[in-house]
Amino acid sequence: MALWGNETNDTRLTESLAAGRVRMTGAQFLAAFLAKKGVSQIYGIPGAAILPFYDAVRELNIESYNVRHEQAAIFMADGYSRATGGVGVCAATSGPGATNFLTGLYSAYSDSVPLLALTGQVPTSLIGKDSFQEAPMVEMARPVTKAAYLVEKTEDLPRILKEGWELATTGKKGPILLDLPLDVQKGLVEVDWSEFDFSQPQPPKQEIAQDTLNTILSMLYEAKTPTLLAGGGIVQGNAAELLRETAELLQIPVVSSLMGKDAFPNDHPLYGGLVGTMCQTPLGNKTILESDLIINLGGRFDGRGTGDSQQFQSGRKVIHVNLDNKELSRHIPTELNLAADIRDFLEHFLAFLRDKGFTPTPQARQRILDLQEERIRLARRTKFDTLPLKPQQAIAEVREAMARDGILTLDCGISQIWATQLFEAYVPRSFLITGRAGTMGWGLGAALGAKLAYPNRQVVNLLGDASLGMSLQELATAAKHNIPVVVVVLNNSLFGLIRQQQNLLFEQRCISTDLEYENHVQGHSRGLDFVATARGIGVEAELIDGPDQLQGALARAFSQNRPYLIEVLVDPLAQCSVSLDGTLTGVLELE
Ligand SMILES: Cc1ncc(C[n+]2csc(CCOP(=O)(O)OP(=O)(O)O)c2C)c(N)n1
Ligand SMILES: [Mg+2]
Repeated sequence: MALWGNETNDTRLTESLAAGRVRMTGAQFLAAFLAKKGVSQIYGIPGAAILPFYDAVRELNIESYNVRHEQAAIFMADGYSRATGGVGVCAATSGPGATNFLTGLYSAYSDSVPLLALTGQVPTSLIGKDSFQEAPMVEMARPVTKAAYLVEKTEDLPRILKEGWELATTGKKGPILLDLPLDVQKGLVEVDWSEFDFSQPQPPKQEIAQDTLNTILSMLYEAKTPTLLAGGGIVQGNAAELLRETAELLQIPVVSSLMGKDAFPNDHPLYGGLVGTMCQTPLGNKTILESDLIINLGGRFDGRGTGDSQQFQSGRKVIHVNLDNKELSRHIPTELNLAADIRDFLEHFLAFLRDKGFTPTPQARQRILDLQEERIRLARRTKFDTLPLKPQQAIAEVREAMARDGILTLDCGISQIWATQLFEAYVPRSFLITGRAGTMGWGLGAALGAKLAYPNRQVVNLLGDASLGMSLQELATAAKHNIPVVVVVLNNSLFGLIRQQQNLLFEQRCISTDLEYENHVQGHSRGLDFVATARGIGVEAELIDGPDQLQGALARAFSQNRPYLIEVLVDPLAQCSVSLDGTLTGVLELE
């Protein structure tokens, strides 16, 4: 078999999908496996070392979306997975194509997002010989994947794919990498489809001990101000509805961590806000600090969420439910730990409460009434009559223009921090953000993946100018494949969040955080002209530089069946509210 030579193909793949025992190439098996798993689209850039796989994809009913940088392909897979709960699939060639996946793997791994990354590799006979476009992908990817496999023989593919898919999608989820040497893709394998079960593996339901439920209930009875803290596990575990039922029965406020923001409708009377040092609301921090019992459901007690751990712990008891045993008592000491699937736990807990005829006390009901007043009193300002627009105002207007089930994707920066604080999420999987990684350049790819998953829902990537600078070329992906996402770029011509830190923490000693320059061609000093660039790419675009323009632009954007970019000039002096001393009480209110 030629290593890099002409390819012949004598197997009709579509026919062999239905057959029982068939011989096919590794690449054909891989494509067929994905099709049988219901994968209908892949994102990537072909290159010599992954061409057999692409050739097999061509034969099947799998849509292939090419991008302009591999990083966007893995961000698309990530966005698809986060929006649907399914598995996004992306492909790249060996060497630099494959290494361009690393930030994407890290971003997905950090938030336990399942996806499948396929990378070509040089033929097995050339591995370890410093060959052209050979990179030790598995070694590089291992710390940022749930599992990374170098497939050394074609006959290993069925076992590895089955195992990898199961690992990605069960327990604490995560990205999987398959590194596929060229000869392994081209080699033959005999498969008996009747031996495969393509249904999604369902782990056995977990029983929750009555003793544990009794202990939780008595702690709830003892507490005066108990609070539920919703973590990302609620969203990942598809348990948002159960959380709502539980909270409504208990009449207990629900606050959320960043990753749990869309676990509970942010306008629900029981919603107590977002807790944290950066991504937070005054109501969220107040609610948690006033509580004497915290029940963390599917969260990690991440340090950016809890702030100073002494302050967070003092005077309150903690119950922690998390699928991952390792997270329990890791950051915050607890009274009760429970390693459990969050759905299983809430199903048992709810049935238990109903069985006991639980009714909330009048004091509990009064606390919820007080919460409504506090929500209004502590709401941050979003209306200003100054120009350039404040990011807060632009974000509020974007929310107003979007449907309840619209999907927002974010990058990193002042605009992202404000969005976590101000943009209300109502539906699980509608507020997409790289919580732990904070990846600039992520949101446009993620939006493209989410839009491909839900063509009938509005999908907006809201981001800063520097973040768009890291993904700008993917407007061409949106245009080429006509994926009608709306990009709202809040342009302050700054690495704004970093500039804010230089101002506040380095006594205004600023270096390397400004992005403006004299744009001699466009005739302004903002530097990069996003509107002109988008139009050059073939994406309709508008500039917002005055009052009362944004609503109209958003309406136009949503009424098109094409991608659309709105560049909003925002106040470069605007800052976002953050805690500088690392405590929940130390949040500086800034505008
Ligand atoms: C890939 C990556 N590089 C660097 C950073 C560090 N960083 C965080 S925010 C930020 C500035 C973001 O600027 P912009 O997107 O314009 O948003 P703004 O803060 O101005 O609203 C930088 C450089 C990061 N989060 N991700
Ligand atoms: Mg900026």
